[in-house]
Amino acid sequence: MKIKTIKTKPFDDQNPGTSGLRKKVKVFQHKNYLENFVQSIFDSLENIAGETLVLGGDGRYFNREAIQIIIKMAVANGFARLIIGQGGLLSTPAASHIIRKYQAFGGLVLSASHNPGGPDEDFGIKYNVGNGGPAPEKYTQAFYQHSLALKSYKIAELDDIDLDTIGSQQLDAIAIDIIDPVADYAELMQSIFDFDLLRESIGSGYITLRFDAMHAITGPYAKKILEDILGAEAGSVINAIPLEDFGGGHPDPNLAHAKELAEEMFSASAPTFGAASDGDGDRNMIMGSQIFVTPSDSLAVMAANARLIPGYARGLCGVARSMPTSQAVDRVAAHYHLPCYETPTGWKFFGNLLDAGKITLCGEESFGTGSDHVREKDGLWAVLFWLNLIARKRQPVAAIIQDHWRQFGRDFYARHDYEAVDGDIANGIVEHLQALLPTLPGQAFGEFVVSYADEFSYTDPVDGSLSQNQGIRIGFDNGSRIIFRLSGTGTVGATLRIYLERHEANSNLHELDAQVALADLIELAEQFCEIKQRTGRTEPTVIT
Ligand code: VG1
Ligand code: CO
Repeated sequence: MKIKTIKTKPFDDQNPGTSGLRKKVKVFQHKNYLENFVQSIFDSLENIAGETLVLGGDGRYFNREAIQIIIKMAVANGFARLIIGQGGLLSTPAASHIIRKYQAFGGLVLSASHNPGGPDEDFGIKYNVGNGGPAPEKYTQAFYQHSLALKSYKIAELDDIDLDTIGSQQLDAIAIDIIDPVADYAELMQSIFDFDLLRESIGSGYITLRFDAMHAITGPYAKKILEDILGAEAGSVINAIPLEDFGGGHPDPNLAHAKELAEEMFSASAPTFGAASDGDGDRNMIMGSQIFVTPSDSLAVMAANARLIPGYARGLCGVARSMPTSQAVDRVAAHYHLPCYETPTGWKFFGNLLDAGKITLCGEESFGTGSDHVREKDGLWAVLFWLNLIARKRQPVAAIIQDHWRQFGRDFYARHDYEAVDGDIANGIVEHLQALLPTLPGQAFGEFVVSYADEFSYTDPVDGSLSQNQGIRIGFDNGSRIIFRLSGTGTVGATLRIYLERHEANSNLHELDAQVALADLIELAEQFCEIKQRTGRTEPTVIT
């Protein structure tokens, strides 16, 4: 087999964000753009010769072409074995599991997650390390540094590989295994949850369910696990066929984008349980009949009830949440005397804590929850966790949540996103807030007295690495918080995220609408960041 070295010039914008490198498909299709980034990753990694690489993506437009290129580059760079999901498909959590199970050196996951897909939309690529988790910052920084100085890449002269037939083939020194993308993952789920109980609860009609795969990667996973293995009625999984453009929608599981599901769950004929997942299968939205569970509450409920799930029956060693996630899980941790960590946004910060056995469960407000079973957030896992809880407690979702609020109080929570804001205006907002911060502590705004105002930085308790500028926080002495962050996953302009939370102990007030309960904080946040004056916008693009 002939290996070619192709001369190239560096691109100056291959700096990975919160979760890998994301750009418009058209950018990735530029001559050498994908090749450069992949070579920069391979050049940054040491001793890949003879190792195994896992490869798969969420099936979006350009997935297959990119996989063929990466196969040829992986061969040329000396990998000894490639494990690829059939059809080039692997959900993010399944890729994490497969890296761990087959002790691969790492994996490349092709996805831009919840960003839309199609020829004019987004593509993405992320590297996961040997523990199955997203590459930590020291890796992503090295990828970027290499990309800035890249002069050539290596590629093998090779016919395209048949991605659709399961089986192994040996090409000179490299073994290429096309595997069932679902089987290993389904087996892992069976080892964590009580599938007999679930089968019985679903079979008897106690649980009826609707899962919206949003035309993305979880379709085949959900069909196999929920319908084939657990016996949910055919059609329980909707939008189950992965499409290259996700049917034209945003595969983002929230009330705004998973509209079809949300409408059904608030209708008179709602099933007992509803859920949705995102483009690459790592996020989840949990709903019950007439109720939406915020991701922050979901994490707290999971932590409080973990012992009811076979895989966590021995209890938790600790929990973690990203900084903007509500403090609901902190209350559970305090009650059960569990260590509780606060990390920057992005799953890569949980990896060390999970590896070191400091935490069992972790989550983010952005519809991400997970545990030490893999090193990614895991959408279907969260769905099965909730189903198992409902079956075990014999309680509907609404009752589980209301009981939880009665015990711990309710953390009203909302995130307001202003998308596609002009980059200079967004930076102006951040600079304005930075200047405001030192003036705030001690000031009273109605019932809200500022107790601290700063920029979040994080020292990893395992390896001591420091991550700075991870979001602007304004905390009040009643525990409420306002947080401002710029998104690190968008591809058009800047997205300003405003996170709002307020704790309410009085259970007579728990049924309030979150936007109403948070109205004072919302107004205060807008006053602080001057979003309306500076952008001319009258309201957020998306509220979750
Ligand atoms: C967003 C979320 C963050 C999540 C990240 C990747 O990042 O806020 O919590 O980890 O997406 O998730 P940002 O920088 O846009 O706020 V996924 O499902 O896109 O891999
Ligand atoms: Co995702």
